[in-house]
Amino acid sequence: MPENNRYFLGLGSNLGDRQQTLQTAIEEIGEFATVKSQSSIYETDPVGYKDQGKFLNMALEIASELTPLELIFRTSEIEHKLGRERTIKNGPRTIDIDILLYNNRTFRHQYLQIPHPHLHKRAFVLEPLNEIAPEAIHPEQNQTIKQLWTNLKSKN
Ligand code: PH2
Ligand code: MG
Ligand code: MG
Repeated sequence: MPENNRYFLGLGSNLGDRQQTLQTAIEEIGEFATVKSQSSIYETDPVGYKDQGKFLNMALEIASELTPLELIFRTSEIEHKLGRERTIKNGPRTIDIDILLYNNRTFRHQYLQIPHPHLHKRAFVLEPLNEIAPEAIHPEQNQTIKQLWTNLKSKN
């Protein structure tokens, strides 16, 4: 598969068979991208809207020829296929697939912003990402993932 773009994705699930859903999502992503590495799975307390079950979160590194907008279209299709319904903002979901980082670049569009706007504030994203990409640079914060994660941990 052509691999000119490198992306990091964040996956989260807190409804249904969470482990199986993550596994299926990874298989579906493998239909259009090469999965280069995957973090461990972390069980995390819900952030934002608190009245919901714990999440399983993880991070993936993928290589793909898809552009950011093509990729978000494909990952939204997977979310839809795996039964995601959008009701409450930040509420329970079978699967959420977020694009975290893209080729050390920023991407700004009405429907998509990379780096993910909340990336540097969320432990459930930074901890798995730090496991597979500690040296990756956040192109807006101008810090490595490891620096951001160390910084966030020291504040909690
Ligand atoms: N996703 C959210 C809101 N809150 N909390 C945890 N622990 N994990 C998530 O993936 C998550 C969340 C919005 O996307
Ligand atoms: Mg999200
Ligand atoms: Mg999302």
